[in-house]
Amino acid sequence: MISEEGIPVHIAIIMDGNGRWAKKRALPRIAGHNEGMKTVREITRSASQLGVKVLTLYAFSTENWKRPKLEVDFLMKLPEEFLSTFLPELIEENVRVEMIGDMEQLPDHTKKAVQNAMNRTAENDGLILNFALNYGSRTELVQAVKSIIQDVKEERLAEQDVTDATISRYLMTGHLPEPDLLIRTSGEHRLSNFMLWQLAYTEFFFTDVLWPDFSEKHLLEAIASYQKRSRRFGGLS
Ligand code: V07
Repeated sequence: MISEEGIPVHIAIIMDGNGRWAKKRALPRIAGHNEGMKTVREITRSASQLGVKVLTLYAFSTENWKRPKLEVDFLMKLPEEFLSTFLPELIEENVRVEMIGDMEQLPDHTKKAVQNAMNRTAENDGLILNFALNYGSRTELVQAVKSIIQDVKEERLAEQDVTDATISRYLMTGHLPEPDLLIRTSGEHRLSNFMLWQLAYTEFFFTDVLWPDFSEKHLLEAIASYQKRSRRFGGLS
């Protein structure tokens, strides 16, 4: 059972196991990605209903470009595919679509679809559905450091005012609270260059469930586990 009080404000998810899901069924990897997209819809709806404020989903990492070209091409069509089906529903549910990652390197058709979704949901004030797309945490940190140096050089920022809060602000998540709960599916226990700075105090929940099989039931399990732990932490402070 979960309590309505301690709902994590920001949940981040590494959606792993789509390829494995397909392999188990002797299907091509892309079938797993397709199925994983349906899970994105279900989990977004659940998170929104639970009153989660931010849901960050790791959809494509900077390392994923190394995959076979056909798979990359397919993945780059998923944002359009997802939005052509679900954008009306997201608008209806007052969800705001955002993204972190380098948008510049995305194919034009992908960029257009994501930009259109962000524009059309910019005024929504419900759940922020934040896609990490062509995202890598170390690159994000390098960009932040460069921007800080530039702002110090050009005297918009004083060197003595550079604190850990400054670094947080210069990241792509600068306007968002840090994740309270990180979920990684499919039995892997690594961060894989995902939100390294932002996860410093985050509770981690690992499950062997493959992303296409992940359902609201599993989300509630993760939140219940988080609530148990954050209550204990609360009792000590
Ligand atoms: C992708 C489905 C989920 C499992 C993980 C890999 C495959 C939704 C999106 C998406 C991205 C941006 C956006 C709207 C939807 C997506 C990629 C892969 C690259 F604005 N699912 N999904 N993008 N997968």
